[in-house]
Amino acid sequence: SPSRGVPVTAAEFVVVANRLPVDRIITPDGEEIWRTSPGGLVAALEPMMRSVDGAWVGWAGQPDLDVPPFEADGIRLLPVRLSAQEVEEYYEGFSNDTIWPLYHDVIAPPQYHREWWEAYVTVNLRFAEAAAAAVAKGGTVWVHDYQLQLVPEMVRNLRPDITVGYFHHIPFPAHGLYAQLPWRDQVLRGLLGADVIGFQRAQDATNFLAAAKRRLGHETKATTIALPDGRTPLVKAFPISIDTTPYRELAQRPDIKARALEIREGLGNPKRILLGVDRLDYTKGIRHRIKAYGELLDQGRISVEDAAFIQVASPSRERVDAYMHLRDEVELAIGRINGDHDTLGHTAIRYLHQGFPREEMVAMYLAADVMLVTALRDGMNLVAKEYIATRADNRGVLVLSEFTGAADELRQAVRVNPHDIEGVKDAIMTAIEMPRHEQSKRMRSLRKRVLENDVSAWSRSFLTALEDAGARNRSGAS
Ligand code: GDG
Repeated sequence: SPSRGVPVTAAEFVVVANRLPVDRIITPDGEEIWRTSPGGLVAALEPMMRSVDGAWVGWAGQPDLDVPPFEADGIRLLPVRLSAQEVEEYYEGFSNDTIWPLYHDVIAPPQYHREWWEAYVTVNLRFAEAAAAAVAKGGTVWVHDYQLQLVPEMVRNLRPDITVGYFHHIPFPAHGLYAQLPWRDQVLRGLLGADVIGFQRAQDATNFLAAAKRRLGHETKATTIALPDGRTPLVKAFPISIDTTPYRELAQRPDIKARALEIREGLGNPKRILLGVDRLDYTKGIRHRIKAYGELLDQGRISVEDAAFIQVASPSRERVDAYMHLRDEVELAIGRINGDHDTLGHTAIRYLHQGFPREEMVAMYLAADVMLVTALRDGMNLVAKEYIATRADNRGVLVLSEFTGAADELRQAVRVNPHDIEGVKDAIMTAIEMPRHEQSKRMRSLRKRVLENDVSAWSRSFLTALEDAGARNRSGAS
């Protein structure tokens, strides 16, 4: 359990992310405990944070809560306070209702509100100040994601002696869309405060370089930008991955293998189980997948006795309007399909609007003959990689949208354009009918890719590039 009141001394390496890597839990007897969240980012950075005296700046996840700095599992945590109004305007508003839809190709219409922008600036400055106060002389700050795009410039202004990295977990849109943002130039300048600006896909890096050139008139040269102050930030793709170890280990556990069989049994032993696992988000293409599946049932190309589709839709951003609408649409569509096709013994779509422990997720991955990832736009998509990591038997088929970052790497998946419903239907049938030797050939190559390029390889390659770029910019900057 965490020790409280740790004195704040300078850290060589500071991670800045919207959320701390812990969740606050109140036990039944009213005691406060912090549980490390099982995210890949923590796993990737944990060894680094321990070895070099690291700290993590982030929000504890609850509004109006003052938490003093503390230590959990050997990581020094520096909580940033957000008021309830800031959560509404900076987080739910500007981050999740302006930037998120704009950067995902305006699948939902972005909302532009000046008060949201002001809150975003205020909160970004608070994160930057916390990082600037924590980092040692000549140290490194690594900023994460779209909630904090102004932090690189802000922290550099406060601490010109340090190296600053930024990694963007979601797509960066084409200029024609990006140009909608009323604060487009401010956001570009914010990001350009970093020595390395990392993206998921090569296309994201290209889009950013084009925006910096067109909007701010900076010279770009292959993967670097020449700034008036003499710095030359590196702009490059560093495709993120997962910590494969826990997935491989859980997949070998006899109780979890048994649970996978029990899941199959519970669905009435269908010949094929299909699985979708997503946050309930409009970028994930859940509606498209359901529509395609419903038509296959209507046309009699599959039956509820032969196939069962499990859709896990974990609750997400439930106070944002677009997410409430999406939930209604998904639940209406599934209700209709099940009403038309269920029997007393079989269900067409088993819909679970719940979050599950990782053990149960792995049991579902093992039970699934076909994994459906049909995102309309997705930075990477880790679910696809998690599924692959669990399939030590080299069986199972991944159906993967072309519009995910993962599609750039996972070439042996069955690729789909989720907008093409006939194409999705054909891909589902191809996956359901794929012979074992073909499954195994593809899965072997997918596994090689994922196991070799895990999240620690990702963080190593980013941090190596950051070290080089930091040194170059310190010597070159005027
Ligand atoms: C963003 C980008 C990028 C989901 N439901 C449960 C659960 N999950 C876990 C999955 C996976 C993670 O959440 C979701 O990661 P994704 O990559 O699929 O998608 P986003 O949440 O949108 O993540 C994305 C990522 O950042 C990293 O850079 O890949 O493109 O959008 O790990 O397994 N985990 C558990 N129970 C659930 O119910 N335990």
